[in-house]
Amino acid sequence: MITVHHLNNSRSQRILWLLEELDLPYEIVRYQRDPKTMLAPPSLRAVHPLGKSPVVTTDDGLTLAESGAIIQTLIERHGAGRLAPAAGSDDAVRYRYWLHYAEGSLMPPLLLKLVFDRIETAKMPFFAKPIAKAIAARAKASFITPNLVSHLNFLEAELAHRPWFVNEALTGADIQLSFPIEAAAARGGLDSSRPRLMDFLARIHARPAYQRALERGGPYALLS
Ligand SMILES: N[C@@H](CCC(=O)N[C@@H](CS)C(=O)NCC(=O)O)C(=O)O
Repeated sequence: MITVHHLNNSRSQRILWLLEELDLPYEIVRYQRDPKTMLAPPSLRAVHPLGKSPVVTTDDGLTLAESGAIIQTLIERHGAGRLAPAAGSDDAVRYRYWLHYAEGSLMPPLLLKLVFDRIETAKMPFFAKPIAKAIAARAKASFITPNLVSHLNFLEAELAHRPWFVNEALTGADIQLSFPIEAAAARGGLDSSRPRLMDFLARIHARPAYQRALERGGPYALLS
């Protein structure tokens, strides 16, 4: 049996979606973020030293973190040809690219935006507030927003060529990209001015497997 160590409102939602697409049996161990810090509880460190979600464990002794590695491994082991292109094909190169790009390139500016947005609204002594706000505004204007704009333009342009990021069929790469694209819609400036990305989100959210994963995973704030 596969166990997903699932943190609320987190990247582990996409692993639940993957497992539903593959129609695999799995169980969920739930962890709740600290409402103030938004960090995972220390109990997650007992599963993996970094204490981040997702982590997947299996009856045969595998403990695996990193969503990209989890997606790739589960599809290799259980995909039976589904959700990944044929090895050695041009599509396999695109598949690998997007699996790495999602966390390696797209998530960092989204995370920076989240951190600097929080700095702007954080409680602090009154005299520090204008300084903190000015630093946050400067970081966003000079680095974070231009980077996000360029990523969103890139992603929007890619979907002009094909319905899914690799090609004609949904793959694990789309599942890996779903979290940063949802995060971009929630807080990263993605809106109807980029209709292909919005349509990508509408299409994934309409999938029965996505909806089953939501039912099992519980409330998912990136959709509200
Ligand atoms: N690159 C990792 C990132 C893992 C990660 O940062 N997960 C977040 C949830 S979205 C987390 O566990 N945050 C809680 C914490 O840092 O305490 C992956 O894709 O799995």
